[in-house]
Amino acid sequence: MAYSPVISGTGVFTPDQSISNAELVEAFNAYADRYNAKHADEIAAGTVTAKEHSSEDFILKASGIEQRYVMNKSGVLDPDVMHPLLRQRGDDEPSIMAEMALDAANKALAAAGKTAEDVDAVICAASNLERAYPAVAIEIQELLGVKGFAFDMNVACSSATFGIQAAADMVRSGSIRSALVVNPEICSAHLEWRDRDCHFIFGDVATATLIERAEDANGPYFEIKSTRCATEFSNNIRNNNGYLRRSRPDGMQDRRDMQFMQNGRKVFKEVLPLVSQHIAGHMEEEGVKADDLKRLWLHQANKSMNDFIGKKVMGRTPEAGEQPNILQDYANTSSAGSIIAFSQYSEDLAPGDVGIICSFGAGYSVGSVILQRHG
Ligand code: CO8
Repeated sequence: MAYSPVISGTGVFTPDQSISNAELVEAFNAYADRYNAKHADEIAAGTVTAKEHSSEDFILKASGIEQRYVMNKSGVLDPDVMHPLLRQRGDDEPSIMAEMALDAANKALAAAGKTAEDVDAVICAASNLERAYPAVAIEIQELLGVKGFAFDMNVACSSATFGIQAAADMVRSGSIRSALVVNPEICSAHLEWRDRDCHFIFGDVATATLIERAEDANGPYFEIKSTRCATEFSNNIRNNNGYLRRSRPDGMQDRRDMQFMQNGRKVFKEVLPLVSQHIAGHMEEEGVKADDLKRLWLHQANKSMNDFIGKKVMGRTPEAGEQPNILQDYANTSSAGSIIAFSQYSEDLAPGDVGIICSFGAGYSVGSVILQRHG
């Protein structure tokens, strides 16, 4: 017997610290000035490239981002530090990812009118995990008091949609009754805040989604009509950080490639057709016409990218609210972005309305989820 999987609750954890573009640019420019003064002789000799200033105008125009939330602001804005300062936690304390996810998970359970006893599995799907083992998901399972099982997975920005597909397939087959997919994203820890090309892009957040059988839902829900995931290898978004660092010939050096690296222009150009075709193909397979589509909850990386995809998918410029963006407030929060948009802009849909969550990013990876409102 196959069951119908639904999303019955979502939750968002938003850090209490935020950084405006003005604050970010002021800190970066102070860092750049100090760097250039320190390397004045090498810059004059042509062996070191001077750092250019960042600009608020550029950031807003190129990305649409106005601010971002972070787990630690003081370190990021200190020109002598330029990364978050997160204390080392004891092994018997909740880890930072687990703490962020727990808040979002409890909100998702409350929204669905459920408790940990109703959950059979926890999937922690995120673009970077603070450790290899034990799985962060198992720690979250323990903190929530969920029986059953838990595991981690990482498909970068597409982690949430790939996690939803895994959970929906398990619910559909009957191997579990329900699963929490949690996405704690500490992007600030693997972003290179000393590089003006990318220092404005990311923020921290955690999201959670409860997936269960339609027959078990306590209130209105979104039926997961169908999911579709695709990957295609690319080095255009990459980080080489990890536990192999110690084993490299240059040891523990603070190499640029150990943080987030991307060729933004190439990503923009290559990912746009990939995503537009992916969504169009998924809609065609499921018999969903552009006119049937009431909402597009897209990955939140870049406003013009989303405008382009929205227009391609809908066949016209989307009306205000049809393709909601949250990136102006949150920046790119990797896998969590499309789930924040879904969480904040879905309750007004009427029974029968159809919408699509779509995430895309490093890998490359694309994941789409077709949803229909019930109740
Ligand atoms: N201030 C002023 N000028 C700047 C700045 C700045 N901050 N940054 C760059 N410039 C300059 C450049 O140097 C360049 O100058 P010149 O023309 O003289 O060479 C000029 O401005 C134009 O630069 P770009 O070509 O780079 O500008 P774009 O218009 O392409 O905009 C973007 C840059 C916003 C990055 C854009 O390319 C973009 O959004 N691309 C898509 C990126 C994307 O979607 N990436 C997905 C990544 S997310 C993901 O997959 C998750 C990974 C895991 C999470 C990681 C967490 C850290």
